Amino acid sequence: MMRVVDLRSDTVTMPTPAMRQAMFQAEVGDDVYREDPTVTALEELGAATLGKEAGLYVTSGTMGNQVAALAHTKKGDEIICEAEAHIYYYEVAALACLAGAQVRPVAGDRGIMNAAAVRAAIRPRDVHQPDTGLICLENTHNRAGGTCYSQEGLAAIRALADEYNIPVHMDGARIFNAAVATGVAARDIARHADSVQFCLSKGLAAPVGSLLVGSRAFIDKARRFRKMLGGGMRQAGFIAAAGMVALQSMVDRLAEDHAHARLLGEALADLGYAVDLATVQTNIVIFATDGLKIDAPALVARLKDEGVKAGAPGARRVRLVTHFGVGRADIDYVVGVLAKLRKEYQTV
Ligand code: TLP
Repeated sequence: MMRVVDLRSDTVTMPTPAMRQAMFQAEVGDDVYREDPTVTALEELGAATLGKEAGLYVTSGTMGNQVAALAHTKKGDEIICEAEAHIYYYEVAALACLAGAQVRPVAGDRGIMNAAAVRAAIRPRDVHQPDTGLICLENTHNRAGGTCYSQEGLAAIRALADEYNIPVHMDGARIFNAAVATGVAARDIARHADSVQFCLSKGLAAPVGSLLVGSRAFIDKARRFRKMLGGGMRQAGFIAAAGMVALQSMVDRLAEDHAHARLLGEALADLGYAVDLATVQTNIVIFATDGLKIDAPALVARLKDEGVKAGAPGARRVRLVTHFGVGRADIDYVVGVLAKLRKEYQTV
């Protein structure tokens, strides 16, 4: 049987035996009545881990981000985010459709916005212009290849937000990858944001769900929007139980995924692939198909024939994501396949 290595995303991770056990045994109740002790425990653990007052269990990262936007802004506000941010790029124009906000994209350096660029995008109070209602940061930045904000960069944006009294939301789908990579505790990263959304179902390997954390007043508001969007779940403790295991036992091992990504990135660079190693800070490797007689979707199809599943986030960009369940031997296999394909498709 051919080996299959699925590097399309860390969302493909499967629950661990400990998660399955916890799900089987979970104590549950109707969470819309706030009677599910496991959901409540997960929300409290998530909030405490990120140093916030309260948490809200949501179905997905997308729901967490959108509920946050709804709770922070009013119709007609403008939301500043990075030009390739997930909330802008991959959430089906929900900011426009749900919050009724418009986006002000700001180009970052490898996905990381600096305070000066954010300052330039803040609207003056003017009868013609929208209010800047929210600054949204993505950490790690997905389309930039898993890059992390520095504490200094975050502090500068926080100071700016305070100066203008604008809330900051962090799309921290992979905030624990940022914490492990930078050696800064997740709560210290989260300190710079009023609200943070983080995913349990990516590198942490839970089957479903994200947490939105922030002040109690903010979470009370967000809970109503979650209900409006149909995200009020009933005996959700069954899935929250896996989320508890994810938060308690799956964070530190992310370092292994980062080491694998680094190994893969360096091997690809050695083979001559166009990879910007400065972006390979966590568990994502993106390379361009420069110098190849094949575009990214075709290369992804070719890789699939060889048992390697990858993504194409652009016509000339291929994405590989390392995660739980992918071992060193898998990485060596992927490098072998890419070495072979490089010979087949290189132009010189
Ligand atoms: N990202 C997915 C796809 O949607 C692209 C992936 O495979 O990487 N914020 C960030 C930064 C994300 O990367 C994602 C998911 C989300 C939010 C949304 O999370 P879900 O998929 O749970 O709605």
